[in-house]
Amino acid sequence: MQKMAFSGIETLESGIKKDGFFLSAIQPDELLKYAEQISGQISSLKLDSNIIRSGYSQDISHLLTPDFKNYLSNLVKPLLRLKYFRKIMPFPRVVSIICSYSFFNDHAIKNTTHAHLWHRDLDDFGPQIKLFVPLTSCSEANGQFSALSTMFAGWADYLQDGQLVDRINLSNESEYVKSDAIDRLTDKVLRSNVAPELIFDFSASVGEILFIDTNSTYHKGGLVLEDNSFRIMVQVTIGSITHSWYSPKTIWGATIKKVFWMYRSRFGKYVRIFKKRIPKKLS
Ligand SMILES: O=C(O)CCC(=O)C(=O)O
Ligand SMILES: [Fe+2]
Repeated sequence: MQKMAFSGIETLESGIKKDGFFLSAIQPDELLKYAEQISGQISSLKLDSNIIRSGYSQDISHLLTPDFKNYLSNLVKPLLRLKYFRKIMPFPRVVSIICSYSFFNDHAIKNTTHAHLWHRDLDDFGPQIKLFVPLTSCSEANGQFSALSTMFAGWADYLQDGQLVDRINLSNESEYVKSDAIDRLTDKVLRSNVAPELIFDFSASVGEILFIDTNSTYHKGGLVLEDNSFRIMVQVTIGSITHSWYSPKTIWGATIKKVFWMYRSRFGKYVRIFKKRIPKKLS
């Protein structure tokens, strides 16, 4: 097997099984070189605050050069052969490589919504592993990603924010914002119910990499709190053949995806657990 560039990789499985996430690191030199290339182009970007206000970061994936994508693919390739990944994701593959830019927006801070609230992704019928690869150092000021250990809530659990549900029910917010009440939680409510050691705040320097199964693990996207601060983050997603972002390039591939999709959506172990979840309100 190709040598892994990631530190502590031998404890990745136990880490993800225990917490839903795992912190690793790579030698940062090459990453810093690519980071510099991308940072140099930030000032010429046309910024769209509406994206930040809608709870997300701006997609700047067009700044990823073929060289950089190649570097990332080669970095991640050996992971696809890990027994553990093959067990939790049938035919694991890289389903996307994106780069995002987060910047300050006062409205987004005062009206947190979508990925800026605690949530889980629903991109597949089972786990997916996202690698968060910062290209700037990250702190609370410039967009800190946070994760909640699955020791507090995992696949079988479904958390709701009682205060958010009440507030949204009484408001005349848009349907977009109202949908937050179904399964998203504010930072205040979540942190006031969870022991601090079960929350991981990804304050990081370039070279540190967070692995996280965002389908089972609650997390909160980076919200930039300080004016003139920003965060650049690459996200590599490893998903199964049934992943919603995976589009096979051949008819044969599409057929296999369909068969697995039917099987997983009806009989998959994780779907069975998912259907049995009962909402638990935190307040
Ligand atoms: O941009 C971020 O910090 C994370 C957004 C998020 O929730 C996700 O990628 O699943
Ligand atoms: Fe997410």
